[in-house]
Amino acid sequence: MGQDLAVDTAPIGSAAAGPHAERLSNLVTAKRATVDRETGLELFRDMTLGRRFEDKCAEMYYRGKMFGFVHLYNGQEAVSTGVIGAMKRQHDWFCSTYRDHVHALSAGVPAREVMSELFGKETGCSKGRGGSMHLFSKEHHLLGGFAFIAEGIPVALGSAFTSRYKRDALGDASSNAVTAAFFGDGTCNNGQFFECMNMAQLWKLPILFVVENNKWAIGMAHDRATSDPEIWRKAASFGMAGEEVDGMDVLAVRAAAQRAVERARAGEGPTLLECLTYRFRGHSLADPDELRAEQEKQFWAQRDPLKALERDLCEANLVSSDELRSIEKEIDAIVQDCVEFALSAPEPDPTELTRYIWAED
Ligand SMILES: Cc1ncc(C[n+]2csc(CCOP(=O)(O)OP(=O)(O)O)c2C)c(N)n1
Ligand SMILES: [Mg+2]
Repeated sequence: MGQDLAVDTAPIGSAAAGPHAERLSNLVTAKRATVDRETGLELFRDMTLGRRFEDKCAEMYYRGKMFGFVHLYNGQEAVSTGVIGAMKRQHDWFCSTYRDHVHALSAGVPAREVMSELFGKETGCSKGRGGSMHLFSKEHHLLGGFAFIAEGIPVALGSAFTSRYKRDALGDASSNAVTAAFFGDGTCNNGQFFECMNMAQLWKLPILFVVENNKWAIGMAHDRATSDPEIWRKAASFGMAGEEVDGMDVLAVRAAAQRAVERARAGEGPTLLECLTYRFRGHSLADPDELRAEQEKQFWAQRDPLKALERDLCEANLVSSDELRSIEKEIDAIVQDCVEFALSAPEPDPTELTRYIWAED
């Protein structure tokens, strides 16, 4: 125990399941992150909370307890944990999409507040007015989940501009917060993506554009919709740093995020980080998920980021499987607690329907 983990990215071998998988097997990734035991456990805990919290959401939805659109993140946890875990919580800023529950949890929003929001309760992080796609927490620097694709990117850009403006124009030398904007592959064909990339690089803003390339935009395959499917290469047209990374490998994502955050804090500007990942469920819980090939799903299931981290930590003798099983039990108790809390929490008062539309003093 206690030995540090430093492994170079191993070749993946199989190039099954299409060009996206071939890219994964040809990645020229720099060194993966080195983690000590405590950090390794923290990463495992964060990813397990994301996974189990969302499995519970699916259960609640199918039992008719949760309503509206619910987009789960199963399979993509290494991106949220890898990026947010490499940043400073309650100091740096995070901006999400409608697939936002796990980003909120990684940012430190308490599970009770996230689950309550999904039930539309007053105790939710958006006071029950937002629901699944509109999680928000000023305290935890979560700038929001956004239902329209690419809607969050300019908001994140504004947040990064604020950090820079406070430091350079207002003379606050301590203002060094970095903003991470998360969004999908399909979103990279939206104009706001290009406009924001341009401004971010022009002004050298401290921002990470984190693309969660899960191959699909609802039922549209990425390769069918995009002229150059290698999104990270688009950074070059703006003179920006760009990197592609195995998004199923939390240590690889962490290392890439650390490099990008370092550049951003040093005033060297933004990074476009393309994480190759996959969602294990349909687009939303209302999607029967009939379009994606079984072979493709199986290929990615074998690359489950939680199992990969467990393998890494156990092989490096940092933890034992038994310890990880007991962490899972702890997390299950947290998830059960937050469901009970959310179910018994009060609904918003109908007379306060319009409250929180405007900021209060
Ligand atoms: C401006 C806008 N146009 C269309 C939609 C409908 N829509 C919802 S999700 C989605 C696909 C987004 O795919 P991607 O960016 O890859 O994210 P993922 O769902 O894979 O995480 C679209 C087109 C929308 N929400 N907003
Ligand atoms: Mg996608």
